[in-house]
Amino acid sequence: MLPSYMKPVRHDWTKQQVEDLFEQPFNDLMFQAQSVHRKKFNPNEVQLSTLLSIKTGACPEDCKYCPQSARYDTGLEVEKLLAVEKVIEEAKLAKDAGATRFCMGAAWRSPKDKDLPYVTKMVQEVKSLGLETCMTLGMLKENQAQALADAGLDYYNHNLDTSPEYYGEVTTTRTYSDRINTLGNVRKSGMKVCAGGIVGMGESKADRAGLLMQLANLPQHPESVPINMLVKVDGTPFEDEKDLDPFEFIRTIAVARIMMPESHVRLSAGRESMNDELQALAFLAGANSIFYCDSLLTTANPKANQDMALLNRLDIVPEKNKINIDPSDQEEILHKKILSAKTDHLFYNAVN
Ligand code: SAM
Ligand code: DTB
Ligand code: SF4
Repeated sequence: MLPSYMKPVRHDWTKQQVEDLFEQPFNDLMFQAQSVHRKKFNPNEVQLSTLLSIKTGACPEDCKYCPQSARYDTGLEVEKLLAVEKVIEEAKLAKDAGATRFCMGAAWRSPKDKDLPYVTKMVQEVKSLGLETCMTLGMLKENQAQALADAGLDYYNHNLDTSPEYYGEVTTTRTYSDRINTLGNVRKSGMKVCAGGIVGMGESKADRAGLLMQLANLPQHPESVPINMLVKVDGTPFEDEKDLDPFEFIRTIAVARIMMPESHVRLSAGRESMNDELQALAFLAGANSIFYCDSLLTTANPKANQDMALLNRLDIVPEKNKINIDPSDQEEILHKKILSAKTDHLFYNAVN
């Protein structure tokens, strides 16, 4: 009989099976994850997404990890919905830097119907640059998901964040089933689903298993699965949370890879505090997507040239765009990026 990790895409995981995956010796887990990864993906490619906050702070929700909740004093500068022109400008920069997907995030509980014409315009304009588009705007009703899909939005991000059992410790202003409902509305609209969670919030190993079980037992796996390491922001209730053992983080990525073998698993927030060696282990565990931008929504991310240098040291190349971009255009951008990353380390910065 085939071992579970060699079986095709499954949606019937039990908690015990997921916990058993986590409990294996680390090297066995890594070997399985890398074996699964190689069946569906080029192991030396990573997808690059650039993230932009299109509306920052003053969010009415109480997610305890989030610097953008109006309930916590995090010293954040609040910003209204960005003008479409500003978004296009940022998207062009992202494309020139070699990103293939542009993700736009808003600190909303859910969008108001009056916001939709603005965000759908953003989708159309960014898409016309030849970038894949993704948005994360909070909960969506069926008609809102359909309007975004009709505008051409490729992906919608909405995270489950943690297990159903731990969820009440994290957010009280929306329920786990609200989140599942939004994912259902996104799926029904025909958009691709981006859904994952956060680790390092004081949850147990069983909770990490519970989160992955929920994601993998959805009727269809999310095409993109962001695994965020909590970014501890002063002023949020989780500011003093104990550090998670980095190997537990890697195990979470590896188990996600095994359970969702056809999905992109994104090594998401938290890279700013990870060294190159840990990120390399995450890629070995099957992560094949990153946020490629100097900042996430409100917190720092490694600089683009630092990322290019890391990918270059690991002989990893950026994954090509799957949609309407002129291939010669994209090859030229990436070639230039890789060349400059190759030479960067030969010079020391005489200014510092
Ligand atoms: N407001 C929308 C929502 O919550 O659905 C969209 C934006 S929200 C910031 C997107 C996701 O970012 C959250 O669901 C959470 O998983 C992640 N996130 C937010 N703050 C984080 C932090 N401090 N560390 C890690 N991930 C975080
Ligand atoms: C996701 O899973 N992670 C991103 C994205 N989806 C929108 C957000 C990370 C936010 C980290 C904290 C901040 O920068 O505010
Ligand atoms: Fe608001 Fe999203 Fe932050 Fe929750 S995660 S407080 S919904 S911006």
